[in-house]
Amino acid sequence: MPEGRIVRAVSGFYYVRSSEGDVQCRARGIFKKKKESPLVGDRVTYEETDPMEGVVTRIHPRSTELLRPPVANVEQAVVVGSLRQPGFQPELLDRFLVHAEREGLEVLILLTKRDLLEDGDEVERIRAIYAPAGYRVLPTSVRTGEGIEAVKRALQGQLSVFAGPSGAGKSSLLNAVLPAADLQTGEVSKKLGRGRHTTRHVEILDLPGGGQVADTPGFSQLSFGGFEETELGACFPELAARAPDCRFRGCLHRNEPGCRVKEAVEEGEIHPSRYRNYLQFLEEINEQRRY
Ligand SMILES: Nc1nc2c(ncn2[C@@H]2O[C@H](COP(=O)(O)OP(=O)(O)OP(=O)(O)O)[C@@H](O)[C@H]2O)c(=O)[nH]1
Ligand SMILES: [Mg+2]
Ligand SMILES: [Zn+2]
Repeated sequence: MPEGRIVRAVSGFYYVRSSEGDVQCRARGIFKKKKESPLVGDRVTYEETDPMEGVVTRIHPRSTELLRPPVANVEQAVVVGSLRQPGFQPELLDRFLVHAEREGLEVLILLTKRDLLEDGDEVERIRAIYAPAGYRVLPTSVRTGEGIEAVKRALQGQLSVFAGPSGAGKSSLLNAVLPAADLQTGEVSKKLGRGRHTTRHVEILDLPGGGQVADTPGFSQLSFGGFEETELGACFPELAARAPDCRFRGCLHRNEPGCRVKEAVEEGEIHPSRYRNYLQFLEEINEQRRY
């Protein structure tokens, strides 16, 4: 039976890319019973029922899985955050980074709308938060073209997902990288300073030089359902690197004596904003467990 990758999912239909084009498939009923559902990015086996129509019969094992945005088998997470309109949201970014790290994804942080800043101070401030974690931070603008070539290079040869809040400029950036994509973009609401949820579905685009990228709907919330307190530290690379030097194994880097992480925060090696968010997420995970 033929195989392919789901590149789009819209109201119960899964579009499986084949050499002929995208085959419109339904999912076999058994998935629902097993509470499984196909995700964009899944490699699947399908049965062709009519020309260019079919039924997904098997979902192949996933190498990675994100639930927000919902996408399987991506290798790189491109986190997109705007510098202005809406303003940069480090907490939401850190939430997403935790999920990306848990799946073992490569990470690239894109700062959009660089043209709306007078100088580079803010970009440097943000770099100072994320460089100690080993993340690359790239300022971009679709107005001036800044950073677009670098984004193209970063997307080569792998499956990436663009993730970030509504209005950050994900679809605009993808249009700059791949004009043929012709994705819909939407003005940010002046009154609310937020995007209008223009992109409604996850969609994988093929890049000319090889590689694929998924555009996704923006999100504004991300929680840690299913997380254990003890696994959070591993999702902050700059904390994880120091954890082996903490006095106690399983140190949660809260108030334990001999905590190397706390020391690193005090010495300015770990940015306070990252540590603050770590503690807050830890608290959230703790609260979930109590209910
Ligand atoms: N000044 C400026 N505006 C930009 C830039 N990139 C995007 N925008 C504007 O930001 C708004 C939102 O862009 P979209 O690409 O629709 O944002 P999105 O992240 O795809 O949003 P959702 O699909 O809702 O998740 C649009 O009005 C864009 O024109 C940029 O580099 N500079
Ligand atoms: Mg969009
Ligand atoms: Zn510690």
